[in-house]
Amino acid sequence: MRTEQPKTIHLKDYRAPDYLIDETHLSFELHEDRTLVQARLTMRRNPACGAGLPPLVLDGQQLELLSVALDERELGAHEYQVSDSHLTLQPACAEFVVETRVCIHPESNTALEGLYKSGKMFCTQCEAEGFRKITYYLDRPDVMSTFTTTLSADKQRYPVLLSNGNPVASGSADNDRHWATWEDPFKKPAYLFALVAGDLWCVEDCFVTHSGREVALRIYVEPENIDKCQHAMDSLKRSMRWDEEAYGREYDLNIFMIVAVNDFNMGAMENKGLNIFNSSAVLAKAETATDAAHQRVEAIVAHEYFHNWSGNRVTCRDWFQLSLKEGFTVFRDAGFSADMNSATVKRIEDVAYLRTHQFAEDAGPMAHSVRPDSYMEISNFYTLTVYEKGSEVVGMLRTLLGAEGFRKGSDLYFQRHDGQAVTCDDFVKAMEDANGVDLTQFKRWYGQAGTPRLEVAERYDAEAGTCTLTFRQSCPPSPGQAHKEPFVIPVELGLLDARGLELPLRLAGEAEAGGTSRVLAVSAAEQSFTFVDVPEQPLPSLLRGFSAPVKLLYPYSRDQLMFLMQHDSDGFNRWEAGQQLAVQVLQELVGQRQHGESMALDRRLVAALQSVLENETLDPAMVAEMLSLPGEAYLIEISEVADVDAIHAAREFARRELAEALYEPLWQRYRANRELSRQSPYVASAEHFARRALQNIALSYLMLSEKPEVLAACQDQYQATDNMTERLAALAVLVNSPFEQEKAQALTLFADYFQDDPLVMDQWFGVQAGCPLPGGLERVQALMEHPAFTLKNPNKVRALIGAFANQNHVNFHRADGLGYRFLADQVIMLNALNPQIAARQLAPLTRWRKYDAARQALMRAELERILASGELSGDVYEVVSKSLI
Ligand code: 0A1
Ligand code: ZN
Repeated sequence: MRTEQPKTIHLKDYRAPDYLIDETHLSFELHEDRTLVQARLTMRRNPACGAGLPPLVLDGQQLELLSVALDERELGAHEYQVSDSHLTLQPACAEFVVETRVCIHPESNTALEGLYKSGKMFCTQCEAEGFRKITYYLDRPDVMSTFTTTLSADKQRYPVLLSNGNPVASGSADNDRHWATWEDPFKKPAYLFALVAGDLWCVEDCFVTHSGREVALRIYVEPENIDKCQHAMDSLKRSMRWDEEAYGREYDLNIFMIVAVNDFNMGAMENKGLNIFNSSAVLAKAETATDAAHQRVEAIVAHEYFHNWSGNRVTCRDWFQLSLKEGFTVFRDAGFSADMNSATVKRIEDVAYLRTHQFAEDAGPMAHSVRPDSYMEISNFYTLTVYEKGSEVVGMLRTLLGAEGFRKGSDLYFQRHDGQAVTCDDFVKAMEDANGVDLTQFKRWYGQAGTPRLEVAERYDAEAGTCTLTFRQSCPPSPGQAHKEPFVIPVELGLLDARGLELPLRLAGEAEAGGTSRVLAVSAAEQSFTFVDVPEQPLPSLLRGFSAPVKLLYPYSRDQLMFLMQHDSDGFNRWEAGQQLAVQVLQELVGQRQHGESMALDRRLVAALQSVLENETLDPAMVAEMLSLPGEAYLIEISEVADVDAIHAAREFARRELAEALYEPLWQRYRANRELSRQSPYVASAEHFARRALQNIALSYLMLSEKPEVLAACQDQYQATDNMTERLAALAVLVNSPFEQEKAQALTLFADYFQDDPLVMDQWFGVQAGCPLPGGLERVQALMEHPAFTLKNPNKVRALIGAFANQNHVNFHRADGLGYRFLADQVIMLNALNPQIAARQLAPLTRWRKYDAARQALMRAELERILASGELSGDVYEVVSKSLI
């Protein structure tokens, strides 16, 4: 907490560390009311930094210093200085050993950063700057050291004692205590340190690496969760194999451990050899976790595992380079998920997410580039821009270099920088050197914020048989960046003839045609490409696979979009054409509603979705995706001024019209897939995910009819199922329906049955928080009093407060501003408990520019109230103050 303004840190001020740490020896005495930490650091002057011995400034926060020694001699109080963020002392020679002893209080750490207690267990979260809350250290990622860690604790309460690396010794001690020592031979920055102590059970398995080494795999959980680990274990083994095959990366220690904890700020953390996971990102079994949760577990297990190379073996020089590890690792996990499931569906989900949420971030007050120039609180920069857009940037490199060239670049990157802390420039340099190309202009993607707009115009010259595509790019200003230089934008495209067949592509000047889909690198503000030998007026299919994170503007007519939906050879673009058609139709309805006209749905949307629904050869997951209308959040994002009520009304109107017109084919596909669900036990496979997705979206449409036969089917699905995917979907449609009695009954039954499973209760909170029916705020306020709810658990905050503010647009944006006031009240309370979570929950209020003048004023007033509410954490201060500029 602070009253003075936090400092801004700039990338341009980066300096190499004055001192290095070669060896770190830690010893923890864990107790219920305090923990003692002893650190012995073998240090030396950084040879890269020239002569002289500047003072040694160690980071440390919220530490009670008990003693400090230099080269085995305890220092007197006059020989060092302690402030609330540093310990400073003067080394006498270039190589020395510093030893400190501190006392800390994990038992009262509600920020969940550093060493803390989650339930009965001790655990850590050190990224980005949590290690300084454990001991005095050079807490920066370019200081890499080996670690030897000894932990001691009560034997009964904490039978399991874990840290990074390999276990090397253990034993009993006095007073019913015991200890264990772990050694991590790989040099690492402090943010990758971890320890865990608790009464945990584990599931064990084994993996034999490419070169024949055996690795022990263990997933540790609290005893009641031991039956929910198999899916994560299977995902881990698949990830290990995939990384060997796709990237040539082999695991390097003899043991790999995952620990599930209930209280965790993010999804999971890649600590070397000892990943710590939010329990929601590791536990999954059919009865309690949905298909989406199973897929999330698979993706996050892979993501953290992949960090062993992209993040741990090669780490970041400083936190401005965060996307070096995060963008690359998201790209890697997306490739894995695409290979394990349907690649097109995975791409659709990722693009829909990026366009809805990252584009909004890019247009908001916290907009920053993939490699930010400055920050106040680094925790605020674990963003969609750094992660998801960062992954898109890596994906564009792959598109430009080709799969082989990209692999050569990544091989060179890992080989060249193994054991180092490097920059995004180093990553791009490896790609350049491996391929003999110049990516200077491409690097603007790392430094310029904002979402580029790409306007495309097409001109066909029948006489010459040429088709010219003219691209015009621009990028709106973002905080601190008024003017943008042109990006290199890879545009993958094809040209369709009147029958929907793809034309061979030959650019003017080329000797012969090459393929029917190709990548153009658009690099100027305005640039034209002319295709020759084009026998008829073609229809372009642009930005296939969403080959660049831009807003594409091309004046497609609705008929052309319907044509692309049917004929485009690119699955992603078939879906995209359907989305753009739906956007046009929905925007028309919004306009009618705003002008007080009665709404009338363009029947072409009905026809388009009918043919999708009746197409039995399409992957059911694709059918489900194509039936999903663009979400309200996306419609808000693409509005100039978002009229939340009109958007909701228009979308609901369209859904009802579609449900009515397509009732029969929806029933037919619902029944067929429900029957399949009944016949076989739950399987977490792409094929089964696909048919349950179709089954559930069909049910959600059908329920809009409010017919008794659908209600009966819904209740049957709710009761007679072996899995949470069917049960929760049925509960959600009931909750959103007018069947008050049935809804209340189902909600009560559900809570009674699952009350002891916190992850299931999160889902129960979530479906209610997202319900757009009137009275949403009051329902959420009542749920805050539920015994299963607590502000201290981030998953609960996200499930109730987060779902309400981010998904329940009509209720959150109610005209009297009480939704905003509610969120501000929660942020003020969270600020004192958990600043990272408080700052994240603020995001919806920061988007005030999107709404009408009255709402803008109400939202700003709440931001002002937060700012004036007392001692703000740096996290909340940064977001609020930047939002009010
Ligand atoms: N590196 C982790 C995410 C992570 C980041 C910060 C945390 O605490 C502030 C926790 C986890 C990942 O990308 O998975
Ligand atoms: Zn990550």
